[in-house]
Amino acid sequence: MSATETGRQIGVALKRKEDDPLLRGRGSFVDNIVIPGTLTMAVVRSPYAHARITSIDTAAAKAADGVVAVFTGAELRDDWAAAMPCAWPVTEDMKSPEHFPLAVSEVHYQGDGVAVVIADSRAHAVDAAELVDVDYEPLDAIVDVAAAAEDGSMLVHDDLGTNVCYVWKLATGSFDEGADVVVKHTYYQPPLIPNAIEPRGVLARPEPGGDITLWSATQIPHILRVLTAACLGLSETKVRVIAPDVGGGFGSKLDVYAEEFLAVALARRLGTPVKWVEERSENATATIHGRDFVTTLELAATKDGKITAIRADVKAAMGAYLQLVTPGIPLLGAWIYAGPYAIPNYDVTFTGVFTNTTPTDAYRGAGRPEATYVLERTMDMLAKELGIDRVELRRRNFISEFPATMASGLTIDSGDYHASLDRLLEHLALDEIETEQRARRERGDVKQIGVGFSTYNEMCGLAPSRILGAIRYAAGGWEQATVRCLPTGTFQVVTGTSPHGQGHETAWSQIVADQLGCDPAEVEVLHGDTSVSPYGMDTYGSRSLPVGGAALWSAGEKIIEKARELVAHQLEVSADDLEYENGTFSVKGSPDKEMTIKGAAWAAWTSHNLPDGMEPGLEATATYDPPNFSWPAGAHAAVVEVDTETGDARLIRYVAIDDVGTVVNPLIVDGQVHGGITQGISTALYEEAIYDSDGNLLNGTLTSYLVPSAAELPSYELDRTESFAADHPFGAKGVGETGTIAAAPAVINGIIDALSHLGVTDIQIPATPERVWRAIEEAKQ
Ligand code: MCN
Repeated sequence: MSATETGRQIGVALKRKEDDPLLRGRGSFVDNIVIPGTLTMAVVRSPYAHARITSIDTAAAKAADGVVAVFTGAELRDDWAAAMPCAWPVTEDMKSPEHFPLAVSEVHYQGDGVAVVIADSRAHAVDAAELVDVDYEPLDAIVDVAAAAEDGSMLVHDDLGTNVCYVWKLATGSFDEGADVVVKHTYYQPPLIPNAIEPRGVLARPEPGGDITLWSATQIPHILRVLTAACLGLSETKVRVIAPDVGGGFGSKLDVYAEEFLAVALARRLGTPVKWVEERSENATATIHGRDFVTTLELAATKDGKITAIRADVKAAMGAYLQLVTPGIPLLGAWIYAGPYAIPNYDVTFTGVFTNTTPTDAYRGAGRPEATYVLERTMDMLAKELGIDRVELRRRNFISEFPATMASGLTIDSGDYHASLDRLLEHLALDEIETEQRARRERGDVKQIGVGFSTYNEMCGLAPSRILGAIRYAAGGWEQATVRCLPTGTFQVVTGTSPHGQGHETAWSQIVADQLGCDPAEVEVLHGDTSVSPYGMDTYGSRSLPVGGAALWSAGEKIIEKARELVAHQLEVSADDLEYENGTFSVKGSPDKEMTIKGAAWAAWTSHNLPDGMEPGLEATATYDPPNFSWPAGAHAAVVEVDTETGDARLIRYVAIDDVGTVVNPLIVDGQVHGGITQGISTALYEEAIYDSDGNLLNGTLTSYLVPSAAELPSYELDRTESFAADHPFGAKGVGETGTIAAAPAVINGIIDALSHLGVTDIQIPATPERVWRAIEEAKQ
């Protein structure tokens, strides 16, 4: 029986209700919002990665056509009640450089803002920005994260006296130096440039009475409101933040940016709306980057393949400044360096390092792809060293009983890692691939094939507030939802999550429809406006369903309980005599006596006949603080074809089995997995922000920074196993980052497998044709 036949709406592959206007070009993104009298802001950015500002002459810019005002960092310095916020001081003694929306005396990365121009049009603002004459005294720059971490390195911020932002350690056992086998390898995961389909955009409008409305292409309207108020010295009640349609973010819009504060400050100074929309090339330096990690990973194991210890030494680039959660990003992987494997001794050390590059911060997976990449690559190396089949090695080490407390200290509520791997092998038909591989090797074909595996788990949902507090994150991890049963039999949801492509309007409608027995089309979902949903923690870390969906479910339960009292009163029976199913209360033993939730909503609205003391209306708000992280897991495999003459590596197949617990909407989940895998494959094959040694970004355009399209990718083969999330009210786990976490090591393991008979054992990501070709040539020597 299908979910719809049973009245269930959770589990139905409903098409996304939010897509129609978007597909018809009727979305309302920041740049579509036109308010008469709006002025445009352009930011003057440093061409140097490190330089002293010796003077700024704004006279020519001020005299240019259409220019209303020009301000330097020094001139705006008093507008800021506090510096740009970093909400995650991971250690007590963490070093944090001074960071204001515009640099005042020194710039620290290429793209650092030094002045703003306000004009009557974008063209005038951009043209005048070029007339701002900034005199720089260039200084040496450092971009290499490992070199920057060394004592005596050139300093990014002289006043800090070091490039080391922090050292953070988690050790629950000692590394087994004398183990039968120890495998050790160092990996570099380069910086990545998030490229959301809509770049960032901001519009600030001053309102009567000193209020301000800020529209921003952000993932975090609620957090942005709090921090805008704090950093501009305003009362929170004076600030309204609206995230209208937002064209993706992938973590990069989980941030509070200089341009947001600048637009607000200038709108207040000038008394007129101010808009700024990022240029695509500006996005390459002014929006945060992801990754930029150097990691040495060691695994110790017995001869029969039981892993006894893991040790990781991670050097993570912070970039030039700390953005909202920059220092915490590496730590988001800190508990899962052992992945889905039961490894009793755990020892990880993280060093956050300043470099003269764009600040890093959250990018899809944030900390967890970095961990999974080095682990899954090293698992293959260990298998080779031990002479044990790589799939078998994974099986021998899987955590197999749940709940499972890992050596890193966290407890996984549920999972079945063997089931995902079994399902993967069913789909893969490994024998056939290996037969084909052997045949190609025997024939000496130019194009060789390989298959790479990646079995992963991840912690998402971010997270119980208690734990966030313990690891010094400044905000809570709860989420809030309100459900209103309107008198005419429709429903309204107010959610604190802030979707920007994830389809919450559809999924949230399904959850309410499932619980309250209506059609999902009868549910309206309101989000992304702090005056409509004043409380929320927004969308990131695949938290929206694990946390926001659970808050919604709790609100629905409160509705059912209130309606039960009301219906019992109206039907003149005891509440205990009522059965509830699919939106209808019926009296046990008298099924003809019944009343629906919709009927209860009408009765609650008219209030003609309520139990004594009951408030009119049928509405409930719930705030949910998760008891645990969410623990999705899975097994992925990439079948790769490598041209041994050109080094070109292409995916032939990609098979993904994910376990995200109960699925609310399979279509949305497949879409999330598709997008996630694509970003992981892209990390493996295409993407890398390349800096020269002076800190110049060499590939800051989409002609040189490669973002794949469907043409480069195969059709993915997706399936799921399902282990009910014990710590979630309806068993769901997050999905938004799974694909990105799993995919990169599967692809690289596949390339290595294709070339292993030629002696290739490692390859730097992204595995460009040149790198693959060089690896083949070097292996010949
Ligand atoms: N879902 C479901 N059943 C599950 C799990 C999830 O039906 N068991 C649905 C949810 O209802 C939701 C979607 O899948 O509609 C994603 O849910 P979730 O895993 O909770 O992730 P979030 O909604 O919190 O989204 C954040 C996540 C992250 S961290 C990044 S990065 C990312 C991603 O989502 N950025 C995206 N997916 C993105 N998709 C788009 N289009 N654009 C981005 O910027």
